[in-house]
Amino acid sequence: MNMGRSGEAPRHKQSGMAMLMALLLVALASALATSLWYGTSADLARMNYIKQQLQAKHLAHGLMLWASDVLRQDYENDDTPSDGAQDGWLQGIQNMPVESATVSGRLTGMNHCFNVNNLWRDGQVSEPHHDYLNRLLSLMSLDLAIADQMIDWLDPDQLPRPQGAENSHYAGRSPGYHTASGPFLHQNQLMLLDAITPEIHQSLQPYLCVLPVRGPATRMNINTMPPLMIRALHNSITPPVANSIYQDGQAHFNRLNDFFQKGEIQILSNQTGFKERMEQLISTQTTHIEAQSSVQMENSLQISYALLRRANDGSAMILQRSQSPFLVANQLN
Ligand SMILES: [Ca+2]
Ligand SMILES: [Ca+2]
Repeated sequence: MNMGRSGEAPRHKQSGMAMLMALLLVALASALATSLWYGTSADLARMNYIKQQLQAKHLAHGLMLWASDVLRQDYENDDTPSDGAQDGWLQGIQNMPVESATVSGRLTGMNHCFNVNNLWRDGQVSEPHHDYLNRLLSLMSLDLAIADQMIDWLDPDQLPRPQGAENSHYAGRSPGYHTASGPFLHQNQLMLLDAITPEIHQSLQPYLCVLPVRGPATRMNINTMPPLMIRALHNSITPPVANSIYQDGQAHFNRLNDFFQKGEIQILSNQTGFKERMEQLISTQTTHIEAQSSVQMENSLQISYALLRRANDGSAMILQRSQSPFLVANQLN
């Protein structure tokens, strides 16, 4: 949702808040029932702990439903469903007091980064994604072996690529381990690759992410990509051009065609195959989102995370839950 459409964000928030409050009432009713059930137990401390756990779980569930509602309305109220780094839904809920807890919810878009699982598509290397990653690594003066080793991790064979590494290589480690012959499941798994030292992993963290791919490849959102990643789209995109697209984090192309028509990009757009290749890599939407819910209670702070995917109508479904973040958030924005 474009924040330039003033007046819409409060309406979203009000509706989301109404739903959240309704859910909180359910949570409190449930906690009351829990109290009655455990009222006969002698172990009051244990009873209290379990009650808090249940309450926190219900509150976290309520925050996820709130997130889903806010995201759906964002699309419903937009003529052209596109997302930027200034969208209202990124504001979240901060420290909202409820009966016996304080709850916070935060949503973080995950389409500013390159999804390494896109490197292997439909039983073969995806050349547009491989080329993109090689350009990004070159811009960062990093070894292109990183891309080969990622592909070997993903591909089902045991034939190492020119600078790659398969099971036989990692078997020599102590302790030894195997490649996945399938998608990466978490960003930290990248550190298992021979070419990725802790220092390199840290430098890559803002630019790479691990998202599940079912169906078409995930696409990066041109509105939220940092300048270095915009440069990696094509060798002809210079730092000034990348900065003019980035617009200090204020970019908001409604459609990819608006991007193709932007001054410096227009010349490239006339080249054969440029638009088709870009359409495989980028879009103007944020489809994957990390939701963080924090529930502060008397004696405990419970933080949980969910990875959400938005459908074409803006509604969100939970792909994964975790007690640790999916993304090292807010390094760039
Ligand atoms: Ca392999
Ligand atoms: Ca291989």
